[in-house]
Amino acid sequence: MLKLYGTKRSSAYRCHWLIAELGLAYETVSVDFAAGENKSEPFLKLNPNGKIPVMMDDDFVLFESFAINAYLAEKHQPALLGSTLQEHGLVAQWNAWALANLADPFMTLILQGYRKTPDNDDTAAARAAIDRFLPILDAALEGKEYLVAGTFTVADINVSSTVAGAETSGVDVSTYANIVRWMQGLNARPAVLKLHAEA
Ligand SMILES: N[C@@H](CCC(=O)N[C@@H](CS)C(=O)NCC(=O)O)C(=O)O
Repeated sequence: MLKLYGTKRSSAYRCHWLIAELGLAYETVSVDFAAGENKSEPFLKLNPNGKIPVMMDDDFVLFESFAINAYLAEKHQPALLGSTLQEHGLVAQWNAWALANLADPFMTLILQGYRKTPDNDDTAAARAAIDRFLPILDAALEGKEYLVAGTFTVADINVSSTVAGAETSGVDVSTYANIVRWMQGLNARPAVLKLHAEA
């Protein structure tokens, strides 16, 4: 049985989304941070970093959401990773790009938002990184429905779910017309609508 630790209101969202696209049966295990469950001995055996998401496919354990999505796509629908060598390269490129350039800045802003006294330097650095890299994504999406090869891939899931951090971190993306159009299209996918309709 496939198990995913972490609810859809977390970094696990992109894995829930892919699983919904694939139509797989699975169990969600919520991890109570307030109770320290992510630092508990049994959880640290699954992910020594103490972070969600973690996936268990029978006995096989995997952490890091992008790796989980690569594994599940490879296992169930490899075309979601691209259909040619070049498309594989481009999917990997956009995945790495989002992780290297946007994931931390958005996470920084989200976490600073919870603090009584946000660190202004950290916030400014995160905003500067977002301002530097979102125009690159917007330009790459000019005239395109999807990031790679005119078709929906895991890169669309991984990159857009990273940019979705804007909603909870107070970043205004409305000036990026191509990003807005791309994300609206992705959010209208049946798998996403189904995911949002579920409790
Ligand atoms: N790069 C990781 C990031 C995971 C991550 O930051 N998860 C957060 C929740 S959204 C977490 O578990 N934080 C707990 C902690 O940092 O102690 C991934 O994509 O899986």
